[in-house]
Amino acid sequence: MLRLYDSPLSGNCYKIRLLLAQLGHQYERLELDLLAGETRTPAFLAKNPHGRLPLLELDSGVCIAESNAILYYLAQGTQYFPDDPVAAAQVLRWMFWEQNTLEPQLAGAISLVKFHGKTNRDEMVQERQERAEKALMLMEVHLSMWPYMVGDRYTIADICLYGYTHIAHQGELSLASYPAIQDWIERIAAQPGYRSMGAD
Ligand SMILES: N[C@@H](CCC(=O)N[C@@H](CS)C(=O)NCC(=O)O)C(=O)O
Repeated sequence: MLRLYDSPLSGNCYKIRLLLAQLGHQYERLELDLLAGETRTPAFLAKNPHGRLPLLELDSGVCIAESNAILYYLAQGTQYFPDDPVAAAQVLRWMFWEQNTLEPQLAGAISLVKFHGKTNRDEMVQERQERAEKALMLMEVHLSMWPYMVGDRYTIADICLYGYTHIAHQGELSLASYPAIQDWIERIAAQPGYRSMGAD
């Protein structure tokens, strides 16, 4: 059985639980305490030298790190990843963009507020919020033309961007001025097999 090393606190981990739920896969869920450093023990570092969650362990013992690589592994051959090479490249485009542009800023703001007691009066929070807003505006423009990140089809590009976007408020970022993003969030929550971040 697949084994997911997981944390309820992490949007990157939630992406995987959401896709696994939508695929209807059974898996073993092992929760590690991020705040207690459980990802930095020798036993976990032997599985993922980067010391980060999520991590997916296959029956063979092979471990796959990086949330978007895990999404890609699970989604190939399913409705959540296109066969067409151009559409596939567009899905990957948004997944790389999520990791290099949106996630560092948005997850960074959330982490500062939620785990380090900062507020939006803090310069570090403001800096991340401003950069996250620029990224969100790009999504807003895109989603005002398309129902999903890649055309009219719900894919892992949506799942990966949804992970942190739908909890932007936890980083004291309001989505009030992003109506297309709000509609997209509602469309995702209405997908078959959807599970919320807080679901057991
Ligand atoms: N790019 C990685 C980011 C993973 C990441 O930053 N994980 C955080 C939780 S969201 C973590 O495990 N932090 C624990 C640590 O750094 O010790 C991914 O998408 O999987």
